[in-house]
Amino acid sequence: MSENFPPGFLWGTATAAYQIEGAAREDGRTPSIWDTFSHTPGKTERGDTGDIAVDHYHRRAEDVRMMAGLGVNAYRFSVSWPRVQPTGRGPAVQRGLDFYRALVDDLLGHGIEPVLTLYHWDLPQELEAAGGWPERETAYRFAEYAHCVGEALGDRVTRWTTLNEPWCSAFLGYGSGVHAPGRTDPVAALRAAHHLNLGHGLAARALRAVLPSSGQVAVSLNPAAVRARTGSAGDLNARRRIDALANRIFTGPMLGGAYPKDLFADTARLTDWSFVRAGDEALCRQPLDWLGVNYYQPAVVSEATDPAAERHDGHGVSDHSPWPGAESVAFHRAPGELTGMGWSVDPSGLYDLLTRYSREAPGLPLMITENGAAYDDKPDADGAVHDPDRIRYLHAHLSAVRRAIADGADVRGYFLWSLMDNFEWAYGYGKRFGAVHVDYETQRRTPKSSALWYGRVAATGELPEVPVG
Ligand code: PNW
Repeated sequence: MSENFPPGFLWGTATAAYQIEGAAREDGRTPSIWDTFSHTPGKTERGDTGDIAVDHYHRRAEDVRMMAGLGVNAYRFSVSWPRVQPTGRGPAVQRGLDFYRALVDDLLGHGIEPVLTLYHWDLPQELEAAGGWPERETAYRFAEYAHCVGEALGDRVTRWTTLNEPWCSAFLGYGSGVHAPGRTDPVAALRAAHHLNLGHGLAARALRAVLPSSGQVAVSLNPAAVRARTGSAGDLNARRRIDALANRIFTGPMLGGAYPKDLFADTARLTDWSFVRAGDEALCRQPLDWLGVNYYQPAVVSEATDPAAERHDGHGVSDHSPWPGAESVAFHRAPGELTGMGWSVDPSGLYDLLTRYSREAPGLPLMITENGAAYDDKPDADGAVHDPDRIRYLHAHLSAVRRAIADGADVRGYFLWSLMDNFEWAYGYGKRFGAVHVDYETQRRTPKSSALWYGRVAATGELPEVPVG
């Protein structure tokens, strides 16, 4: 029996500016922290950069036509901050905004709902030079940028999100250093987390002030579906610590207006959190229209008996932990087969997160703003790209979404990561997450069999019983 998804469900794909646009030096754009990082030797695989990426900046119209051809009804993209405000400050550059205005008009012209992300990791380098997210000033700059973009596109974009995955920005960017700007300072990472929360609150408020009343404001988090390896007190405590550092550090202030007290206690050796000023936590909590959930794999943790134990957390290789104060926690491989990232395929983590947030934040609709997998996709002799593993991954995760909906979760949409193969951050072009294959020599786009499969699901709103393309 195949049941339908709710009417009005958004079926989309997702991308991010630095991963697809290229045109790094055009129309007044200045370097972001990802330009600086990717041009620093040793930071990305093969020294790959987003200078050209998949040339979306010049292929915008063709890419939108391709999306329309697939049958999806929504598209999540991000705006490049340094295209709009090259110094991270001051009035917006019209040429930068024009690109996004044209993109949105192309989407609307094809009946595709735009979902705009203001920040998907490309901080203007000038703001990093002034201290970046560990500095409070960056939160105010982000709100000013949100105001500029809101004013320019608020007449045609209904759905807005402030940040994408602030956990990655704070802890991979300033903690383990595997993401830009590549700093490895646990206190800077905690300060960054707070200023991202504050930036979210200030930006959400700035958006409300400029958007029409139909405007929707949200945020996309990458909550960890954390499991304890055993039921021992030590393992359960490890789960609590990681839940605090991955999840409640953001949902606490954003949804509840307060940091969890156990987070302060766990990190007391590192900081007294005096950078959190009176009134900040209340500011972080702004009314939201929905919560974006990005999900790839669960996390399995235990109390570390050997602190030097190999890490299986999928967060890249670094001598520095992305978990400040939680050196006593070990990460283990979750059961299940692995994707091309070495991430385990386990849709029950997605079910758990959706039902958790529908319990803990009743009345707040949910949107899966990212879910997908990388595989080593190659065209066969006739040029077609067959990716049965991805079809099985998507089928299994969409089944979990449907099960969560049946159990009461108010899920409004699903966005496959990613529309097309692109610059996978520190892994460069070696990891292909796309539903559409990109030949990086010719920039030729070829929908994989998963794109055709997903397009059918999107067009009918029905999940077939078996995952075959
Ligand atoms: C997300 N981790 O990144 C991002 O939002 C995308 O831009 C990215 O391409 C996609 O997922 C696939 O990686 C993540 O280490 C990067 O847990 C790293 C982690 C999680 C998400």
